[in-house]
Amino acid sequence: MNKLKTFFADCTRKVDDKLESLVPSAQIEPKKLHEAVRWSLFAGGKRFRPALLLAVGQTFGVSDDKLLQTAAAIEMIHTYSLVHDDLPAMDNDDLRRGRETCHKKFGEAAAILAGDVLQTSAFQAISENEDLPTEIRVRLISEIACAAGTPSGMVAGQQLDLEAEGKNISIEHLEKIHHSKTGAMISAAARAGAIIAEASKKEIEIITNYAAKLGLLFQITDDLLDVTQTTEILGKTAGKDVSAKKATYPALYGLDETRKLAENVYFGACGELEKIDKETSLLREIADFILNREK
Ligand code: GRG
Repeated sequence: MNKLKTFFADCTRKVDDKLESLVPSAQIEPKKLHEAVRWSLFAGGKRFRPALLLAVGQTFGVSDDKLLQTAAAIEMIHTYSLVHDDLPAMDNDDLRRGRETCHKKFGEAAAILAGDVLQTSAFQAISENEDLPTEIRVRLISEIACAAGTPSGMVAGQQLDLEAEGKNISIEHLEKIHHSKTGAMISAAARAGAIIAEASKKEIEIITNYAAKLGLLFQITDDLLDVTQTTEILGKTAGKDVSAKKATYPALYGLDETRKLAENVYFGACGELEKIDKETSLLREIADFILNREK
């Protein structure tokens, strides 16, 4: 296994153990609700956002014990967003993380409530994290709530995305949607690692710029994979953007130009890392992983 694969496998194991300690067992009432939460949470996601948080924290010399509860909380918010995104009123999908979507398996009401549980439990986990000083916990709650909410976070981005379906939108508008829908939570994960490390204002600014480029790269490769990869490998329905008439990078620029754009954004992200006086090879490899990911 190469170094990055080992890093991701290690993160997944540690984050899953932490998640296991934070969500109720399926034997606890209301059992259906807890089963639904677990169905989506332990379905084998990439755990990219928690891995990014751990990588930034490690870069600034913080031990994983201090990082894991926040990393798990961010994964809970991400999973809630996927559960709600799959609902009939939104993207209406049957397949996620290689298995039936939460509402297909447990019904719409349970899926809505499972998303609610994941979101509220995430903030509970951050506020009750005794490994961090209270001040840092409050800062993290604010940071992550802004990234998950509105006016420039994930929920706002989702609304803008729904409104843009079937319309011809400008590249600037497309970027605004991605910046809030996908980029804000990716940035929050990276920034959270730096905040826990008590990095300087300047260092946090550089990490923010790196993460913004990484978030854009993640979205560009997501658009590419939607048209180039199979449903089986993605674990979610491929070709969805085209059938939903979504504005995407391949739709606007074509495949070749989109690949070139992805490379440019990747080099931009790596360029940011050169401004930090730390050993940043792990963060560079993460950008590399996003550029070349297959799912
Ligand atoms: C419903 C409030 C609300 C928000 C939904 C995340 C999201 C916002 C929608 C998902 C739709 C989508 C395809 C977004 C683009 C990129 C993205 C977030 C992909 C899914 O994340 P991955 O690839 O998934 O990290 P895994 O399953 O590996 O965690």
